[in-house]
Amino acid sequence: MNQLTQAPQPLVLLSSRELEKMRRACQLAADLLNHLEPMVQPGITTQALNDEAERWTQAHGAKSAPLGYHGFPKSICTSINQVVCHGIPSPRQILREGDIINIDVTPILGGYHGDTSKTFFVGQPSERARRLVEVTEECLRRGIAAVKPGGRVGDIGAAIQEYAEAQGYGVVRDFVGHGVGRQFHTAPQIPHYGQAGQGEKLRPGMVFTIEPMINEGTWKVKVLADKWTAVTLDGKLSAQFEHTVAVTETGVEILTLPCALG
Ligand code: EYL
Ligand code: CO
Repeated sequence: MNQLTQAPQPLVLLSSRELEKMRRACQLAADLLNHLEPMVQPGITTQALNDEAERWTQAHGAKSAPLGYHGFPKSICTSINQVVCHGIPSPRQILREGDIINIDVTPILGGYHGDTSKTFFVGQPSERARRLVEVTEECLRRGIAAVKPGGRVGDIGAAIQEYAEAQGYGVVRDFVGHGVGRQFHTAPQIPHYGQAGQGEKLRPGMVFTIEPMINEGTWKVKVLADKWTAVTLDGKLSAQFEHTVAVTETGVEILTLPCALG
């Protein structure tokens, strides 16, 4: 499924009480990524990462949103190297030295979804991989910095696209950030490309993901025969980072920041 062709879900503004529940779900999501990070080593299977994510999520009183979502078969997405997003964990898929892997988690806690992802290095990265991953994380940072009440959705994509393309990279068009809360996906869509000053106005209480997928080569992607796995059309590397953020009265709050105290 292409997110851009999804039936629109209404945009929801969260009250401060609802936002507090969203903070808890998002903190759990960030903690889950932290928990999985030391497992990212050569020799481990993506199924083992999936199974530990599912176990840990249940142990914390939460549910894995991706499992069964539009029929998705696993609890997390694991997207290696040229896989752009929605990679499916498998017992036959073993991490190798030099791989990059995005792990995308979305636990549901107290009825709210916390959605975050990060690209990890397996062992020592190539210089190529390191630069792509660093630029992608900076794209997310710049996208978040563009969020403020009274701003526009297009400000986010413009900030990301300008930086990524100046670095010689392609910005994936087919998958976008999304409103999130009691539902996994609501309006607005958050493209990671576009024009400043265009699109929906940002208002306090809006909660959405920013999740740029940045490609080494062409921005074009294709979905494999398994109907889920999206890969780069040219087979080159792709990286992604994702946070769930809230628009506040004064700016932006990153809800899925890892807690410094663990
Ligand atoms: C399920 C549904 C096509 C996820 C996210 C799992 C995959 C491919 C249809 C977004 C959309 C995770 O984590 C996500 N965004 O940050 N669909 C997702 N699926 C799926
Ligand atoms: Co996600």
